[in-house]
Amino acid sequence: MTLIERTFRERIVLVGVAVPPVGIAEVEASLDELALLVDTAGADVVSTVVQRRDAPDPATYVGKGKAEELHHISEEVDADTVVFDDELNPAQQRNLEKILGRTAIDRTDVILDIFAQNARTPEGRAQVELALLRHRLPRLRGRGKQLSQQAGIIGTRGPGETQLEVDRRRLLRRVTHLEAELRQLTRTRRTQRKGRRRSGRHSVSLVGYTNAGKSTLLNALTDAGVLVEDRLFATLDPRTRRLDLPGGESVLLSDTVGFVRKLPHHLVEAFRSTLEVVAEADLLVHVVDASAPDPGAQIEAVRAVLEEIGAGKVPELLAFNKADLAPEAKRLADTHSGSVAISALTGEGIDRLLRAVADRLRAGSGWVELAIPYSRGDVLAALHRGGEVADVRHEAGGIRLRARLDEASRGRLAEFVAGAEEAEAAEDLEGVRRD
Ligand SMILES: Nc1nc2c(ncn2[C@@H]2O[C@H](COP(=O)(O)OP(=O)(O)OP(=O)(O)O)[C@@H](O)[C@H]2O)c(=O)[nH]1
Ligand SMILES: [Mg+2]
Repeated sequence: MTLIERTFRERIVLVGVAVPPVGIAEVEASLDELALLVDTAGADVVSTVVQRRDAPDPATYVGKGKAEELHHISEEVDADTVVFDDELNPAQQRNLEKILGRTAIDRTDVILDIFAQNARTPEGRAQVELALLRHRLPRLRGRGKQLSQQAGIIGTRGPGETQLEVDRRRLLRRVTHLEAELRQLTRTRRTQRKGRRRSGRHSVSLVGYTNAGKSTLLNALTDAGVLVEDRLFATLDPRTRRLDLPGGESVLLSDTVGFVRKLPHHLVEAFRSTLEVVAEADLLVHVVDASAPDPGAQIEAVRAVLEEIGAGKVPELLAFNKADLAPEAKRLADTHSGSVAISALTGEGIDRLLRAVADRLRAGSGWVELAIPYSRGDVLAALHRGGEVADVRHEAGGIRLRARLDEASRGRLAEFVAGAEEAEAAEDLEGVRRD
């Protein structure tokens, strides 16, 4: 980034449209969040406009008259860019820029811009660049040189040599190149995950709205030393650490990118490999910022993204965070059964959270008899790490034992399963020596 870019703060007008059944209050809440996103991207909101319409205008989104009014407002407040809260199609964007005489972008551009600024690793950069290119390619045609040379920065910068004037064909080649690079990285990631799965450990993923406190919690629970910032989308690259649970089991805990309302589809696509760890987890700890204006809406937004990435069926444990700041956390925990109130900052409620995680992982598990050849010390070690093992007998062909396994582990160890036990028998075994 050049010095000029760093000292220049773009002046922004925000525009939201209430199309029934969406009401004005909802649009205003969404605009508050958009203002936060714009601020995170490094620009200043100088004016906000809300309009009510029966349907978006196909040519200009807000309607021609309103667009002209927006032009006047933008001149008055000396705005560089107008940001729309909903996704504009390429034609709407072009038409609006003609009327407004300045860059017109949408929420997606702002989020992509923040991701572009926060990407650190080669994988993160490649994912963001791919999302940017896929989003911008259909919008390149017909954008005059004049406009692209205007002061606006958000929605036009990105990692690498992404410039609007650059030949479309070169950009398409770049897309193909990035896709190949990401496929390779995905393979590597999958191999690593397979290795981890063979260790027999459960995997637990921290998910939640951006800025909910996922990274703070990962740091509090392990010695991850992950970056924590009062900033949206501080984390783009997933981290995995070992976590010892009460009861002796140790699991793999991952932190990943935060979600937000209307998370751009191109980003979800580009981050698919990063998000696979979430879809494959045995349990999700859904971290909720209890001090947020509307925690319920954030929970819904997170669940919508989980659905989109194929993680909608993974069991979820709600953790209402920032209890030190928000008395609301305890009330929310009381009204959501099975959830806990915590403060990742002060450590309050963390013990309870860990016990809940251990309980949830054990839930649905049952006792299974296994026969393991002596050559498979790795399986034996994994079973011991996994928790409860009983009745170990050394026989001629190998080791026979009983272990409490959940469904996923039972599937993984199917070749060693000698016979399932009755649930009552399991009760008798509680407290039996562990090896
Ligand atoms: N008061 C209070 N602040 C917290 C707590 N947990 C996290 N925070 C603050 O919330 C902000 C966001 O924390 P992060 O851990 O970066 O949040 P995140 O969910 O990882 O956010 P992204 O990676 O940006 O999606 C930071 O300023 C933290 O210090 C808490 O329990 N209490
Ligand atoms: Mg984070």
